[in-house]
Amino acid sequence: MTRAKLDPQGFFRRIPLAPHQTRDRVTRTDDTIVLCHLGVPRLYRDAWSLTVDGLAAQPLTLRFADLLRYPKAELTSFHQCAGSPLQPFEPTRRICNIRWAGARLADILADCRPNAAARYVWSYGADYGEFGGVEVDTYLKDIPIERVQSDVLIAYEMNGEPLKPEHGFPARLVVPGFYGTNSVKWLTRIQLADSRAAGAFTTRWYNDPVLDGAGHPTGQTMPVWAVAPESIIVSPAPGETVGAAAAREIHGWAWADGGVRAVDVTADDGATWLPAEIEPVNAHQWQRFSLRWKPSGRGNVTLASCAESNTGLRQPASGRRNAVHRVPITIG
Ligand SMILES: Nc1nc2c(c(=O)[nH]1)N[C@H]1C(S)=C(S)[C@@H](COP(=O)(O)O)O[C@H]1N2
Ligand SMILES: [Mo]
Repeated sequence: MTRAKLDPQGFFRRIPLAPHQTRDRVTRTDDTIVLCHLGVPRLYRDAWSLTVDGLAAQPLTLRFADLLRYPKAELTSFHQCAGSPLQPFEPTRRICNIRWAGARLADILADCRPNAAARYVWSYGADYGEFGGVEVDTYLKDIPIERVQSDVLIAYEMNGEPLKPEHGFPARLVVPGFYGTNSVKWLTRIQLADSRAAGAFTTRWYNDPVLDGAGHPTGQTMPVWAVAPESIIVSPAPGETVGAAAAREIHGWAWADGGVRAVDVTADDGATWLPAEIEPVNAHQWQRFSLRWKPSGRGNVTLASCAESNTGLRQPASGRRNAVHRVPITIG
């Protein structure tokens, strides 16, 4: 297969918004994160095709027009970059909330008649090149096949418009609830397999070391799939001075694979945690939390928020990508 032209070539990213700037419920396309490990392949919609093969009785090749024949599914989901795979424990809070539309992967797989031995869905991107000193001929990721039923899309629209080149034009995977790294852009091939994919992006990177209670590596690793509970404070903004006299609102966003059931906020380094109100879970979207807070005293204070997922996981204080968000402010 001839390789697509990459423009730009090599690692490329955009992180337009800091947490306190994520004011819109649905992030405008220009404000969304962009993360490309190898560059941006320039693909032509009418020359594009997607092969679906591997452990399936009926392998398929779909042109873009064939993709449009599947029922169009729409959903809104948070979209989070896990951060650099070279620094897996570093919090980066690269998060947005996006409206997607496309074909359901479940509908396409049904037409391929997967073999019972298929356990993973591998996805290949049209990008290639060097990342972290390793040369790859495709961006290859995998997800467990059970996940496909839960709204995984082959998306061709983002926020009501065709995908922009840097977001995967003409079609990409979207795995709501999983870290962005799994949502393969410039999708060219889907392969059903009985094992995890063997490429650098599923073996060398995006496998977190599992630590024991004392924080020491156990030697085991865990794929960077489901998004761990996380929250960001949007307001007040870092460095803001808030009036000492009046109560004010603290608000932000919280999210996790499967949703968040509680958010607590502290203004005294965790000595007391105040429960916030939180919107009910709405599929895979981020949830707004808020609380009325009456500052006490004057001077510098650090606000921090901690989310708890529906499965009972809580954000750690530090040392993980989903560590609590801290916002220094002044009460004046
Ligand atoms: N083919 C391909 N898909 C990819 C990537 C990539 O480098 N190549 N980057 C992944 C990562 S790490 C993230 S966070 C998301 C970012 O998607 P976006 O740029 O559309 O926001 O795409 C994922 N899909
Ligand atoms: Mo990412």
